[in-house]
Amino acid sequence: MAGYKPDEEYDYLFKLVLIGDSGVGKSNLLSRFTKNEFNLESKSTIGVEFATRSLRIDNKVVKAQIWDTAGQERYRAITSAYYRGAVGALLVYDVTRHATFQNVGRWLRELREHTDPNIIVMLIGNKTDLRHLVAVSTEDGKAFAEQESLYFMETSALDATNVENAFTEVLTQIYKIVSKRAVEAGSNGTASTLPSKGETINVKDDSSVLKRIGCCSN
Ligand SMILES: Nc1nc2c(ncn2[C@@H]2O[C@H](COP(=O)(O)OP(=O)(O)OP(=O)(O)O)[C@@H](O)[C@H]2O)c(=O)[nH]1
Ligand SMILES: [Mg+2]
Repeated sequence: MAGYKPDEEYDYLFKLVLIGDSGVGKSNLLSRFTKNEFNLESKSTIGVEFATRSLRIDNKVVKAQIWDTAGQERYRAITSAYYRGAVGALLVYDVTRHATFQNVGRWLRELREHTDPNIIVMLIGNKTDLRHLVAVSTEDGKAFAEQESLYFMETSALDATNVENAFTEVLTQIYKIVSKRAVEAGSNGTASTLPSKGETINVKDDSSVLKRIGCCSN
């Protein structure tokens, strides 16, 4: 079949991390996105798990490798290894539990301490299906995201609302940065800096990419 690529073949590999308090739905967002599965009785994640899914953006195959760990301190794996090489993050809170929203600032600080300042971060208010229990308004979520220059979306892993959109948006924004890099490299004659096929793009190790395209301060 024309254009068919087996699963192992991809043009870009992007590492994403899921962070946020225990029970906000990180693992279910991941299983919804990668397997279209949801589990009402899922157990707290122990250690680190990851899952992958490839999608097509701009006629390129982008493979997302998404890491998931426990929100609860005592189950958490070594932090620096978890964040290493991440080019995107989904910071999740539970719209029915205000405390999980109050902790978002803490998660953001930890993320900033361990990753390049230019990585793509999306704030996610999950469990919007529980309409009668909402304790964090959309406006509050949006306002915090704007203040911290984060993307923002409300999702439900249960009914699948916006799950696809959230991951796709993060991956597309990363792709835009990386593909712009490729175009620039081509136009100024330094094509040798083009990412090779299947190369893992690591914003942290090459923040010059982001600086070169003039998107970011410092
Ligand atoms: N109603 C509803 N329940 C959800 C949703 N997402 C997750 N849950 C439930 O919330 C509970 C916790 O979900 P998990 O995905 O395990 O949460 P987690 O963030 O991975 O938790 P840790 O691994 O402990 O950090 C489970 O009972 C899920 O079924 C959602 O969108 N709507
Ligand atoms: Mg989990």
